[in-house]
Amino acid sequence: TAAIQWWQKAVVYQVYPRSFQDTDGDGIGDLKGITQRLDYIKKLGADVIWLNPVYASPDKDNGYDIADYQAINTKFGTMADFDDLLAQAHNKGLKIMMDLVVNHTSDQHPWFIESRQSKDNDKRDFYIWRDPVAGHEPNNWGSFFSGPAWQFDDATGQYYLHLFVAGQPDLNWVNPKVRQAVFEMMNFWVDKGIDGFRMDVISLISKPDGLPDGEVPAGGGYGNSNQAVANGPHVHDYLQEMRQKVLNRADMMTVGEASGVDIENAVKYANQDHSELNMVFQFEHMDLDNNPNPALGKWYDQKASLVDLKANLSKWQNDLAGKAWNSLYWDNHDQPRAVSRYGDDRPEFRVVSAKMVATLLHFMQGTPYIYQGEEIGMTNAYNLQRADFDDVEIKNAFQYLIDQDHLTDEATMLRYVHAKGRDNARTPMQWDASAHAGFTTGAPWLKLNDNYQTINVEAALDDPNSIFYYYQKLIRLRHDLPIITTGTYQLLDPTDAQVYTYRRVGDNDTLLVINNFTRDTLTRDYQVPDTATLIISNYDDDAGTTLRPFEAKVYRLI
Ligand code: ISL
Repeated sequence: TAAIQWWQKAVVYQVYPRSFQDTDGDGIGDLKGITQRLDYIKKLGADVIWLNPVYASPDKDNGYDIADYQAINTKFGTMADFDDLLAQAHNKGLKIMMDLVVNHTSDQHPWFIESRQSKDNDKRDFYIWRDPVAGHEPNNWGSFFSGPAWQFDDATGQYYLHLFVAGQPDLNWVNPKVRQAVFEMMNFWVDKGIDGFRMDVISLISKPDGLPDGEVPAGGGYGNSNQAVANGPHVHDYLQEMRQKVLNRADMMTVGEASGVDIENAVKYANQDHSELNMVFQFEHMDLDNNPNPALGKWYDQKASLVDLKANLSKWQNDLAGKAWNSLYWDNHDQPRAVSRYGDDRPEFRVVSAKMVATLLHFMQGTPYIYQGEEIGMTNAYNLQRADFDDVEIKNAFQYLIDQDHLTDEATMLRYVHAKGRDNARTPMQWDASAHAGFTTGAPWLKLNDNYQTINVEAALDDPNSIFYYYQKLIRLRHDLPIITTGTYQLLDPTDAQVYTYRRVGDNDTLLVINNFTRDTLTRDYQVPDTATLIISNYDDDAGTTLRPFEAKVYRLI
């Protein structure tokens, strides 16, 4: 078996800079704010901070449209602020992982400004240009954020490809000059001493030859570009080249966001020869609660069944074991809040269910990711109305799916957005009960969740039974007990629709992880021997075979 690497024992804390901490009163979080809060992250116990994009950007998609990869977005500060953040993080023993967005750039990036000028421009082939076919788009692909994936450009009479919004033209990775330019840019950051990259939609960089139409969902609409593009013909070659030209130059941690990844490709991306990436973010468990009408995609408000969730997470645990490394996540800046989606965010169940949801994930094999606010049980933002949303995905969904296509009514869509919209995760961090939750002294760029007076960091730190201290303990246990990193995973009772129980089996000990996923009191007998020790629980006593609402408990059997 391969030696354990540092990133296999690490816990990552994700910071969404725009919403973390503002220091200059412009209502937008900044780098200085992150530096000020490093001690908080240190207190939690995380090892690595993943920063969402902080580069120069017109912010059509909140920084995922980059105009200059080697400059800091002025809203967030300066390169000197970044250098200071990196140095202070390193002083405290924290590592920094940067977001790398190289499937596409902004349409304001100098490469694209040149590329669109003429068909014989030097940079023309940096992007994917095609002639119209019979007066319309070159193929049927839809954008991830509704509408077509092609934009017609008058200057040269051709379309360019954008899998995301029109301000995010896709780079042409077939062109060796593109790869060279990307690798040089990455080396600039490696030379600065950053510790890793989170690679945005890296599974989409290699487009299929001939750009064939995607499958059209039952009920019509655009072809499925995710399916058509994901894990394309050269993606593994490109990543191996990146490994050699960039990643091998330092001891980096890499995670590829891999939309459309299956087990077979994950085993290649995250292989244990380390010729590509350390791990990927897979999406299958994120798709279990999609709308049964494929035209509505993720927009839905019903929970996934626990049996399906078990089957899926267990497949990833079992099928990557010994072959590749898992990432473990419930949420991020693109997903609703974990407690709202998998637990129960009503006041009487919020704390206990947030701890249960955390327990389920944090005893699995892989590298856990905690999204800012998850550690205090921040919830979805039900107080935001249509006019309050900032996210382009949400705005486009209302515009295309409701106003244009009338796939459902506006009130239903608002319910779906309250369940699944990305702005649930993006409302400002709730630090205390003061005005704007201590996030800013100015006007926040996005409305706060109106529950900040009860749910905030100050309150969590004052309460020894808080979700915060529970996460702190989960992280400490992972650092202390090697079995959490190395043990074999075994699911118990796959058809139990109420309780998710699994074992982790090591050479000398076993962990038994029991999670009541319901608000009911249940009885389950796992034949726990008297010699077992309870190492963590979200109740303050052990009721044996009785499982109280959302009870989670972990026994160590020696
Ligand atoms: O957000 C999603 C579902 O609501 C995903 O489909 C998401 O678009 C996909 O995972 C890609 O996400 C990444 O790239 C996007 C950016 O908007 C996301 O914030 C980023 O995480 C384009 O760069």
